[in-house]
Amino acid sequence: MSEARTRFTAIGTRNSGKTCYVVGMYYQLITGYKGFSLKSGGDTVSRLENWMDTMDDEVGQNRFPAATSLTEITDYEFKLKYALKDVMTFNWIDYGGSTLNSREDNPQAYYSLKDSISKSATLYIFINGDWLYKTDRGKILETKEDRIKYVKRNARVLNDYLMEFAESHEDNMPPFVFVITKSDVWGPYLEDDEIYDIMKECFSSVMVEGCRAYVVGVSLGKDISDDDYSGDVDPVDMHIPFFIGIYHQFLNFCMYLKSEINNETQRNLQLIHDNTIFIGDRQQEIGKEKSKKNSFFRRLFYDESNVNLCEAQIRESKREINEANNAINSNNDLFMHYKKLMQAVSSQLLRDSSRFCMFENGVEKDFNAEEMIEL
Ligand SMILES: Nc1nc2c(ncn2[C@@H]2O[C@H](COP(=O)(O)OP(=O)(O)OP(=O)(O)O)[C@@H](O)[C@H]2O)c(=O)[nH]1
Ligand SMILES: [Mg+2]
Repeated sequence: MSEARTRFTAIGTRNSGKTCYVVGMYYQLITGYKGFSLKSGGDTVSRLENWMDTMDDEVGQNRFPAATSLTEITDYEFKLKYALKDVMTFNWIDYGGSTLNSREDNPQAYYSLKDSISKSATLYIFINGDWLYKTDRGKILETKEDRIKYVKRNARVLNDYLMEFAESHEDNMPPFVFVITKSDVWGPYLEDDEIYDIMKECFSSVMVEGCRAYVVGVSLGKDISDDDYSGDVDPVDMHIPFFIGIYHQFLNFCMYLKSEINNETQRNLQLIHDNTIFIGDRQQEIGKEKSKKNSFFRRLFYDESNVNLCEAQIRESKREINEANNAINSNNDLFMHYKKLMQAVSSQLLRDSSRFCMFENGVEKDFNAEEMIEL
């Protein structure tokens, strides 16, 4: 039983904050968060480290990564650790927002994005936080209706991709995670929980029976935009979208392990049962063979090699029983290991549950990790 590599894809229009999110999440998790930490692998480490330094040291717009070009598809490999031990390797794929409309200009990038979506365990949909309070021309969106209209208009291009994800995962629909960036700037304009109403209205196609969607607001820092973007980097809630993805991944893996383990345990129990009966049979045979020695006439027919054969068969059966018991125990240990990790992630999400919203079958709820009861 081996764990498949996990892939998360981030989609969003240009300037929505996808690349800053990867940097901010890494910034928040590299030094460890509630026992979890992230480590990047491959040649993306130095890129992330440079961006973190630039965000800390520079001011103004130059402190942020440049826009991601159409051909620049970055596959960030991260190792997730818990209590300093490797837990899981996953890939986070970051596309430039222009890829969403590139079917004609750059079919290669476009189809690579589509392929990545179909292979993703979770789809992250980035919503540019600016859309929640002002237009591209800087006009302030005064009412909730204005904001809904503006988000709907700008997010139209994303709907195709949501449908694509839903179609490619029809049998077992993973969650959609809506990440609303730049909460430092839109937060003051919105009523409490208004963001959830807006998202429900704008993405009604996935707020339906059979779908799970999450909505999380994130920011690089509550003061980041102060004095022409010279505020400190201090990521807000950037771990939440990522923890949601890994919670679902662990959950899937535990469900899979549970059904595999049940099947394997059934096979092993049958094997133990058959071998136990066989051992009983062989012991009887030995008894029968040895009883010949007590009879004057049958003594001549006593066959030592038959006793030796039965004893060898008993040893072999006992070895098989041992092996089957070990397999049952080690599968249970593996399951408990992942269940413990999932509990650590879900406990953190439960603690943070007032900071994000979950829509299950279109109904808004607090995250409750209810599905873990099945395990
Ligand atoms: N106030 C504020 N601005 C942010 C935050 N995150 C990103 N930004 C701004 O948003 C801009 C775009 O962020 P990117 O991460 O480059 O956006 P992207 O989605 O990767 O854009 P493309 O690569 O063009 O698709 C940054 O240059 C910042 O100006 C945030 O948390 N708060
Ligand atoms: Mg980018």
